[in-house]
Amino acid sequence: MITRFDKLQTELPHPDHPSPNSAAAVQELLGGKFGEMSTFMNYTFQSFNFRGREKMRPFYDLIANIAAEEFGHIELVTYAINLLLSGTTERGDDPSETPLASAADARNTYHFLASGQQALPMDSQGNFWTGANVFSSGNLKLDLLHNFFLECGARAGKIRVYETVDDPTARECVGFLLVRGGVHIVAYAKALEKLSGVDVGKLLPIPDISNKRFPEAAKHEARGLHRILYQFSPEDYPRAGEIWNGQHPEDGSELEVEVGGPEGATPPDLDEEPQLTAPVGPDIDPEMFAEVAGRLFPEVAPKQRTASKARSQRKTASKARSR
Ligand code: MN3
Repeated sequence: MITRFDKLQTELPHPDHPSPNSAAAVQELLGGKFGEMSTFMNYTFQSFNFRGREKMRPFYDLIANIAAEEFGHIELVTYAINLLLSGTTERGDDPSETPLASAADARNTYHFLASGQQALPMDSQGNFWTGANVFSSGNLKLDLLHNFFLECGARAGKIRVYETVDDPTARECVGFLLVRGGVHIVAYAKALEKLSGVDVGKLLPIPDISNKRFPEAAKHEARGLHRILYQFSPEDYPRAGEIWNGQHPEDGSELEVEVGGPEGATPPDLDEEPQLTAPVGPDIDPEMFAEVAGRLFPEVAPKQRTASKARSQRKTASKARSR
């Protein structure tokens, strides 16, 4: 079972220059072969499928905790894409003004034609994510070796998206994920070392560039985020610390398990895009909307009516001002 918090794992700034093509590039980190959907589903299936759990408990706990963290990474990248897409077409109520004209030149027209300027489970080329990206062989050494490779591939993708997009929204997202993905690389390296005795940490970093070269990652490392493995449950999955201990292979800092997730931040409230009727069309009368809401939720009905009245009054006032 899983529980859920209405929080993003880190705070994302609003974009300096929203851009559908930047959003398309960031899609690679969501639904690409090495994206967050892949890490999430690989570790989720491997943990659900785990045989001989009691005998190998620390490995099971490690994979399960990382799987839980990856859910929030999907959420974080999705918000980055949504923020980069917000306001990239002409906002308005009149379809005859071709408000989506700019979408014709976007790399990924699905962002406009198949969604309300929103993230989709696809890569940067518009290929939908597929379960073929999941590897779950049942052999622990092979699965851990795969996970180590998957995280290194993911790191290459993050670095390249960082080098492609300079918007602070994308870079904050990538910087945070570089640090957390770095933890997962080291975690799988440590797990392989426990199983085999081979010093896998000597291979790091892959690709051969330190996280400290990326200011948006370096600031998180400065406060030690690269040393922390989260135990995403108050009581369960406690034995990951039997693998996540000792020194970080790159800077020698002390590794630590922390119970709970990152502090997190309130997810940004994404602006409406009325030309896409997202979330509702321009023809909806606020009074009528309140009536419907009142029928659904009678206990809050009077409050909603007042709120909608105030809103429609504000609307009339602002229309009068603009005239
Ligand atoms: Mn991740």
